[in-house]
Amino acid sequence: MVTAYLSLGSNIGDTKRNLQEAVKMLDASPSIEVTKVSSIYETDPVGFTDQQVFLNIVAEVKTELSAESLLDEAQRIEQSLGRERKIHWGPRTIDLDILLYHSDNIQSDRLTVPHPYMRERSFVLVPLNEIAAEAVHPASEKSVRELLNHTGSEGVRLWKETVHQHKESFLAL
Ligand code: PH2
Ligand code: MG
Ligand code: MG
Repeated sequence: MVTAYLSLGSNIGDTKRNLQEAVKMLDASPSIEVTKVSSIYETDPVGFTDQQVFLNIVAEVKTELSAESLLDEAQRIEQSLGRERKIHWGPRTIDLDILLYHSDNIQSDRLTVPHPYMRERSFVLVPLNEIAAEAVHPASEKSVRELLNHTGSEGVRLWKETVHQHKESFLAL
């Protein structure tokens, strides 16, 4: 059983519902248990900036799946929530990215873990820091707190002032 962290983002449709549905589907997967969910953050788009603001969260999961199988499951959930890939870094109903998988460094055709951009993305580091400040980024050996102190939290705001951390209170929002 390993601990992994996933970033979830949505900026099309009922964005809060998309995040909730994705967390429910992850948790319903037989080999995945969602153990923490961050508060919801409203975040300015990064990369391709001419698009709606995002809602972003980070979820902690415990899983018996390999990283590749966890990716399969994440992609299955993206598909079933109607994800279409059009513009690179463009608008999406739901995006699920693996940030950290145990303390592994993974380099394959399909997967790079730790997520290659997580160190520069406040929309990832702010919610990750909320639930896993002491987690270590294995490539740099820095804690999430240290990475966030370096990157800062510009463009990332608590959504409607909601604070939670338990999946039950997140799903009830
Ligand atoms: N995802 C991207 C590109 N840009 N910006 C924000 N604020 N949130 C995201 O989840 C996001 C993004 C590519 O996956
Ligand atoms: Mg992404
Ligand atoms: Mg993705």
